[in-house]
Amino acid sequence: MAKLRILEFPDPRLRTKAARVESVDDTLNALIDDLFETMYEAPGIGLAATQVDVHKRLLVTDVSADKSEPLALINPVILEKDGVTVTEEGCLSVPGYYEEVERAEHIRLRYVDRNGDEAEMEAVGLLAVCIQHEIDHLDGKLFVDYLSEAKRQRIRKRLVKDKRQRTAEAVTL
Ligand code: GNR
Ligand code: NI
Repeated sequence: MAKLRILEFPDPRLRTKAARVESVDDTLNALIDDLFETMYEAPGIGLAATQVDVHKRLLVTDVSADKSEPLALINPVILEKDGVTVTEEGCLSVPGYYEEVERAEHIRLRYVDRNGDEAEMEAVGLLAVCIQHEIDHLDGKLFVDYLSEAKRQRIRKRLVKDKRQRTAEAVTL
């Protein structure tokens, strides 16, 4: 198991559209374990492969308080969306920023599980929001894309500045 490095906005690699997974094998399952470890360690309630620079249609979530609801979704496709909910979202790739985003309240989706079997499920509330946020990552989209251009630029500038500062400190130390 290994904790992986998470890319941060505005890294252009976060804009990559992920490719469908063709086979669910041991290598893919090892990656799923690493995604869970990275997500729990962060900590976060979801993580898309895109965020660790692996451009495959794969995501993990666990919205429980005690790591009891791990869910790995391969090639997820939303079949139906219902209702509207507004959530204060954050993202491990946009550290330190939380903004309200409007999404479907209820979704039905098809996916492949980590055994390679096709499945369907329904999700509501925070799990539904999280899955939509993760599928956006697989399409190269970030929650900041739903904000105004001015807000997005402000966040981008601060994160670039923070990163420059971290790099400078690393050189000085
Ligand atoms: O940890 C996370 N919390 C969160 C809160 C509200 C809506 C979405 C999320 S997902 C986020 C982890 C992350 O960045 N996943 O891509
Ligand atoms: Ni995210």
